[in-house]
Amino acid sequence: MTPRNLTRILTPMAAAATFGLTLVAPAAAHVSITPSTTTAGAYSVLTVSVSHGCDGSATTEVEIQLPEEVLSVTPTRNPFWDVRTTTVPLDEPTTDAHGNTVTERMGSVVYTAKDPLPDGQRDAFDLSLQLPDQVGTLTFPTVQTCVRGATGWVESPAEGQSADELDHPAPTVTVTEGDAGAAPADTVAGPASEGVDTMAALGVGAGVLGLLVGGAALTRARRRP
Ligand SMILES: [Cu+2]
Repeated sequence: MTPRNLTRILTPMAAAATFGLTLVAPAAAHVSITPSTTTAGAYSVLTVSVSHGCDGSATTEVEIQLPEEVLSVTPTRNPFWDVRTTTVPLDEPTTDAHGNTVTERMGSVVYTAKDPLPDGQRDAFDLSLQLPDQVGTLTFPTVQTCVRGATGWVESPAEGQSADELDHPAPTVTVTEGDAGAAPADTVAGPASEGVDTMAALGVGAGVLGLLVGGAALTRARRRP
């Protein structure tokens, strides 16, 4: 195979690979949340990921504020961080899943680094919770504190604006309609993975596209006398 033929094959593959990266990069660049499932009322694990520091400075603390619709979450331990939670009073007392009267809710989960997370390295924090029964968007404003400075991932899009237009969008989770045939939420044993599957399908789709484009180029190159 001549170098020219090789270039002909590799260029579309590289283009497809870039296309795949372009799909994934915007969400990965900020503080973002990937839910294991988004079904209303289901148990889910929210993975909050931090992929860079504050203007090059290492991250020392990540404070994830919970939306009003969520009474509490169970934070997963991370060996590089200490974790604590804060509580805030409820405007009106409510009843929890066990029938107890609740007068306060969890306000935030705070991860404090034992050793600052260097800029350019990623870490992730898993919060386990039962999603609200109502569909809609849950917003988790997150404050990233660094050795030098801080970044507030707290912006929400105005009406008609896209979150992509914001410099520091607050991470969100969209709660979706439950599957009518699915088991009731309280009998679901573990977190499903619809959200992850969607992301995986997107990635696999881009990968398959890359193979197809690359394969077509290969076929063309082979047919050439
Ligand atoms: Cu970013």
